[in-house]
Amino acid sequence: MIDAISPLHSTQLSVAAFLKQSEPWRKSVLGAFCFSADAVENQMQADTNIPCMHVAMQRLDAGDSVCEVWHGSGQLTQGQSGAIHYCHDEDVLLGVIELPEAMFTADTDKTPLQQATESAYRQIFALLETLRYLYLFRCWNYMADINAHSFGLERYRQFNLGRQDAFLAHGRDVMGNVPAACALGFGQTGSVQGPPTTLTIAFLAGRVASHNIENPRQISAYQYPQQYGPRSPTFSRASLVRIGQNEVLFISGTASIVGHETLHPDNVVAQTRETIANIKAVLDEANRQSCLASQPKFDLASLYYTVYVRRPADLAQIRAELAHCVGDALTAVYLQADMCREDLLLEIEATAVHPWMHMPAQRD
Ligand code: 3EB
Repeated sequence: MIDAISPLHSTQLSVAAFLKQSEPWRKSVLGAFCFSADAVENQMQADTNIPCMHVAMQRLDAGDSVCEVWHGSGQLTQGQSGAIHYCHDEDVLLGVIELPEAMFTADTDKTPLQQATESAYRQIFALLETLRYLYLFRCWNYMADINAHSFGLERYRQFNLGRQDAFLAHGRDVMGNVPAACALGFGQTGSVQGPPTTLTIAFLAGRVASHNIENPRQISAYQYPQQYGPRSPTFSRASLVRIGQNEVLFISGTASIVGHETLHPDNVVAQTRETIANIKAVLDEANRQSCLASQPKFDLASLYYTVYVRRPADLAQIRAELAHCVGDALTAVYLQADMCREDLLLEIEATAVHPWMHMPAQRD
């Protein structure tokens, strides 16, 4: 029997293009992460049964939407567990969970967002334990009004409380062996009259451990000092996973932070440069850990970037600086979003997929 090869990889296209794809193409889709200011993507979930995340963020560079579509291989199995929609192949499970904060009340010592976060991560870990995809290697976290304060604490910090409590409740490490992640905010809907707010989390997990990578220019986020909140954020700077014949590098949301401090609070070009220096440092670490030293290395040109921009007016400058540093091969999508610190003007995440073995598949 030929070993199952799982070429986990992603493609990017508009919602309209996604819906026009043929059945055979859709058969390899594990899930789709869609960003657009309106809600057409609900149609995708209904039409296709594929786990779809929809985040209300405006695309700034082109078109009006983008879907990051993750593909698996072989037989795919879709399912639902509590609020999670998931799909897996032999090696990888992709899940999406959306929890309205209104499901939780503020009558305990935990805020609704904190409870929603803890519940979401508890559901994720329970599913991963049941289906035995024990290694969580990448999480995408989206919440409304990430910088707003309620119950005496910034909402991002409430999120960090709930996230860490869920990790602890499931006996997971909260330092070192933690997933790559991003955490972004959308909208200004926190007022009482605003539309209901929904915590949205997507994740990828697998059956073999990932290598977690830290950035020597930065203090690990899980060791940030107390001034950034009562609980530190539970994520690593990147994770490297070998799946089938591919090695996949997930670089977490990266910003203009050195040590633990924000640099260049008022200078978007300098923040962009500092962020790229951080990504470069993470790449250097990844190349030292990559399984085959002789293989082509990860470099800035081989990454697919998602760039979160706080102020749409900064787009041109950020884009020019990134193009300058990365070169003609730059592949990036730009979204309007809020970062988890008020003084951060952008955050960049990136992914690369490398074949790690150029030989034909091994046989049993
Ligand atoms: C930082 O380096 C910027 O809380 O999951 C980046 C990536 C950031 C992930 C998270 C937060 C998270 O601290 C913010």
